[in-house]
This record gives sequence, structure tokens and C-alpha cells, in this order.
Amino acid sequence: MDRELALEIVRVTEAAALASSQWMGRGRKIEADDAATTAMRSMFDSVNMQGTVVIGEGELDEAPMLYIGEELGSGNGPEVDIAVDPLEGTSIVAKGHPNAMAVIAIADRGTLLHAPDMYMEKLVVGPEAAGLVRLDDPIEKTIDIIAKMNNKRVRDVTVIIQERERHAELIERIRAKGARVNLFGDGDVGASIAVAMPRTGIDLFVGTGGAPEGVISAAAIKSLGGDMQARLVPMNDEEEARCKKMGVEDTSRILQLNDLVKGDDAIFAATGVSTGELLEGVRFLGGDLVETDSIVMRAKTGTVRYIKAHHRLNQKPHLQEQE
Ligand code: VTB
Ligand code: MG
Ligand code: MG
Repeated sequence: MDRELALEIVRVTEAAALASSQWMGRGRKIEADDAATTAMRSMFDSVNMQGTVVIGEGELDEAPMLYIGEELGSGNGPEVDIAVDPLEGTSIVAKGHPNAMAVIAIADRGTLLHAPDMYMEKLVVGPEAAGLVRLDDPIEKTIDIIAKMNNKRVRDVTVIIQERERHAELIERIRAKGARVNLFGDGDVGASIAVAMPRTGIDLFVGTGGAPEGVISAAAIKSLGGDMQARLVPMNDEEEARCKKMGVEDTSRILQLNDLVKGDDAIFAATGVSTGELLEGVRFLGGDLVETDSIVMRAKTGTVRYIKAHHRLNQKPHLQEQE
């Protein structure tokens, strides 16, 4: 993949973030998601690549755009797999809460796991503990390893976990062990990547969230030198069958970072919609001036770029129409 693609992709996440931010705090998650999806889709046309959506908004019959299998890009340039979540955190935006973002991962054709939209168990650590933790280890053991590798007392280890009933026992055990729990409402992608970023103070991500979000996060975690293990969680025969159809024969298998994203030719890009661990949200600065914060990373070089942009809403007529 050309390295220019990294910068091109940021324009796509910016467009999605700008569009969905118009819906911040309005209690309308479907509209927020639609706005992000439409903006992302139209910006993709101008990117020089031959892309295929492998993780998107659904199957052809359930999603009008960014559906799995859709071809994107100008039709020239590298052949790539594309994984998108135009608005990671539709409920977040509806409620006006923190941690929503527009995200994309792209990678060499055939290198991203084709994960159906279902649950996935995940464990993410930063570079210090990479290669040393296992999804099936008891959480207490994992915390001990992380305390040692991150040079912290157990009482200072922070585990980020989604606030859900399904995690109640896990949360209890982490607290009983003496570590801290940082509960987030929505947005696995930002929460899991924060673990692998320097200076966030978050040491471990555990829990069950979306499988698509897992694959997208994996591209960033690989770029940051962190580690991730995962396992699909099919809830019924139908979900089990969807895994098979997408090429995952043994769903009980632990997926390593290299199973989620093969090789190192992967790019991750995100633009904040609302402020979170990773990025600031879209800021309306007065007049027609709007500021966005984005991050883009390449696994091949490990370079992480922060891109702040000022946009003129008056020169983006499609954003005006949603008023
Ligand atoms: C997960 C998580 C996402 O929604 O998919 C979650 O990965 C859904 O969990 O980041 P519930 O079914 O418990 O609501 C997000 O938080 C946002 O899309
Ligand atoms: Mg989505
Ligand atoms: Mg999502």
C-alpha cells in the first residue's frame, strides 16, 4: 500500500465525524449513523485504491451502502481490504456522551479477518506485556503479569471494561484483586486502543464487545506494538453458520493479533466525534469554523500521526442540509 493512503483515509474519517457530529445530543442514533455512513461512502470514491469492504454496515440485503463485499475507491491503486465503523458509538452521539469516533482500518487484500457482526471476547495489553498474556488465563494472573511488566503496584493497575451486566463477575474479581476498574458506556475501539497508547494510564482491556470493532482495533494495536487476543462468541446456530460462511471454521479458537490482521501492511485512521481517551471530539469554534482531531497509524512503520484540521462549514453544503 502507498503510504499516501494513510493521509487520504483521514479525509474519509473526518467527513464521517463532521457529518455525524451534527447529530450530537439530539437523541437520534439512526440519523447520526446514517449521516456518518453517507459521508464516509461518498468520500471513499476519491481515494486511489481498489478496496473491498470486509467489515461494514451489514450484508448487501440489509445495508444500502458500505455493505460487506462492496467495492470502494477510484478503481486504481492497491488492492485492499477495508473495515469501517462510520460511527463507533451511535448511542454515544444520541446521548451526547464521550468517546464516539469514525474509524477505518485498511490492509492488504486478504489480510483482515472477516468477522460477522456478533460478539467477541477480547483482551488487549500495551507493548510492555505483549506476548505474555493469554485470553484464558484467570484475570488475577493477568493483572499480576501486567503489574510486573508495567512496573506498577497491583493497586495502581487500571483495567478498562464496558459497563454491562455480562461483565459483572469480571468486574468483581478485578476489584477483589485490588486493581482499579475504569467503566465505559460504549465504544470498544477507543477504549481498547487507549491501552496500547503511551501515557493514558490504562493497562488492560478485557470483556466482550463487537467482533467488527475487534478487528478494526487490532490494526491500531498492531501499529502501536501492543497485543490482543480474541474469540468469537456465536450465540446461536445462525451466528455459528455465519462464522463458517465467512471462513472461520473453528469458532472456539483463540484468535491472535496476527489472525485478526495478518502481516504488517495495515493502516488505522480515526476522527473523534465526541472527546474520549484517544481523541478530542468535533468542536464548533463559532462562525462556520469547525475543528477535528484525527489519528492515523501504519503498522509497517509504527508511525502515529495526530492531525488537527479546521473546516469551513459554509464550503460543505451537504452538511448544511441536515439542519
Ligand atoms: C459493542 C462494542 C461497541 O457497542 O459492540 C457495544 O464493541 C454493544 O454492546 O464499541 P451491547 O450489545 O452490550 O450494547 C459499542 O459499545 C458501540 O458500537
Ligand atoms: Mg456502526
Ligand atoms: Mg460500533
